[in-house]
Amino acid sequence: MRRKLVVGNWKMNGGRVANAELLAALKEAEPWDAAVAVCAPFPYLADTALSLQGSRMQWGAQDCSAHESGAYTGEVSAGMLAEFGCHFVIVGHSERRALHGESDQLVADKAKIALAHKLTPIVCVGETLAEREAGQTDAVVKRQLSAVIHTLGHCISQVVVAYEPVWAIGTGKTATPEQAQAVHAVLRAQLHAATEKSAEMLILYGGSVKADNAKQLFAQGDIDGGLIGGASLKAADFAAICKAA
Ligand code: G2H
Repeated sequence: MRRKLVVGNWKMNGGRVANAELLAALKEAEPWDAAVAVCAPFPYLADTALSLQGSRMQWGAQDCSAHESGAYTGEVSAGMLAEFGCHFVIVGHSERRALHGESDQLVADKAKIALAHKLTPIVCVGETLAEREAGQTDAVVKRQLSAVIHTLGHCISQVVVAYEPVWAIGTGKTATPEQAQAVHAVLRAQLHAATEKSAEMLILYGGSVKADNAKQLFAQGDIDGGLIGGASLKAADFAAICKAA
């Protein structure tokens, strides 16, 4: 039995006061049966760690460099994230792939360096609307995951995978539970071929998860929780999603 995981992805939102209020309200609302984490913007990691003292919630970041250290202006290394107590780091979010040109291999390299620093990478995969309409959904997500499997080898069992259909991100259009489950099953089968631990691995769904659709999504056999954007910014909404998991 896999324990559900719910991760808030704040994206480039928040502020010191708002974050402290949000986390205080979430601390009031816990505990939940599910494991819960928030992925904060880099400058707020220290505050987040402080705010979450005494909480069961974990925290993480939304990206990391594929490099260990050096002349990479503006980048943040996995080692730095580990130093700030991060448990998770999101890699390959579609906003990074689309807006920053991140390739499948770069995403895989980020996952590898994250693991080297004992962070758990949350590897995002997902198709665009055009790809879905062209019947390429399975091929696209398999290609994206395949790069990570080849780069990590047997260590693939240590990552969390997040299926986030690009057409459902921040649009209010959620994949139906059946649509999401179908892709999760494809990903689980691919993981099964790569590691004997596939049944223990978590595959999250992301894309306009809300308090009112979370339960149905999380009830699917291969959906092990969610990566939550907009709805993670309001304590009541996020707490309700955590409760649904
Ligand atoms: C997908 C998700 C969080 P939202 O990007 O990663 O965001 O829930 O706002 O669609």
